[in-house]
Amino acid sequence: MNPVADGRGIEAEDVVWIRLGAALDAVARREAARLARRVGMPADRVAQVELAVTEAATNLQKHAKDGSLALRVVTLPDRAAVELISLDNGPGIPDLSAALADGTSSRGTLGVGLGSIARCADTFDVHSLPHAGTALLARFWSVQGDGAVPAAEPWVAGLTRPISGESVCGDSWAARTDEGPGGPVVTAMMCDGLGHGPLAALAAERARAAFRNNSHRSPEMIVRALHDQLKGTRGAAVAVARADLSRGVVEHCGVGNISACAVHGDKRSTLLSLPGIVGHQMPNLRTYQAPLERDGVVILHSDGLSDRWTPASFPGLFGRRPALIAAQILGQAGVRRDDAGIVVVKATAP
Ligand SMILES: [Mn+2]
Repeated sequence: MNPVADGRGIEAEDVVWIRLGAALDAVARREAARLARRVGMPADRVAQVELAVTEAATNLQKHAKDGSLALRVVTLPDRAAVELISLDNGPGIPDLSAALADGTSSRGTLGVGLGSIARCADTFDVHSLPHAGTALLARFWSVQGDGAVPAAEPWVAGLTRPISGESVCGDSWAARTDEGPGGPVVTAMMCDGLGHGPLAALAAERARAAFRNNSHRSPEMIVRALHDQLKGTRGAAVAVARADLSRGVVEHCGVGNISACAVHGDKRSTLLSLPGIVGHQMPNLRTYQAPLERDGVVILHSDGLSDRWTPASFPGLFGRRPALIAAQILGQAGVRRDDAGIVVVKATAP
């Protein structure tokens, strides 16, 4: 059974970004241990997670020009995982398969130690662009109850990063997956609270809570509910997309400046949003529909990412896991002067 495929939510919390610097390995190790204990991992598993995260941190320190690690807890209603994301701005890994097969054959490159991270993680994925940058994803489930880690990759993943110098983020995302007659139906929300800092984060958190309580409704009704719940806050730009993979359709309702699109191969089709501020000033809402083929990917992101990216500049990425797609696009298109947030839905099983 796909654990996210029956009307259940998926979210991330306790996101810590650590930028490349002398203390990266020590800080990353400490945060990894804290999160691993938080989700209830036994001591030997905590130690494995620490080791894998230290390996990724050391890799960045030795070989990357600039980069960061994100550590976070990803939650489904009945289980949680620690997730590690590593992003850098180059130089890229020349021979990924060699790096994974045998750490020593890639001595002196970013690929050293990838094999050991891969062996230790429940989920591992990496995408490298020569001279541009590498995104790495490693997920470690907390094994509890029935003792099984989820067999299926979630259909949807999001990622947020605060503006430089802030620890809280004014962007938020949330998603829900339901089992439709011929495939999953994924509903995803991206919210950009106006400005940045704690007040933007408050609006973003309210949006997440309102989504949780209304995610079974239509995208338009969800946006309406968020409008009610965001009154008295700074307000936000919000987009809600529902990807119905069995009907081959994506429905989208957005207010304010969130970029939304469906990607098929090298083609990117924009899903329109209306001007306005959720919580303050609502337009007459409209829902737009677009076709969604089996190889399709639906992406919503805030203006903390430049919207000038093209699918063709990410060869091989859109066949990968949603969390890795989100990470690589944020790494390459994200700006440091604003909160950044992205959510990615895939139409076929990763
Ligand atoms: Mn913004």
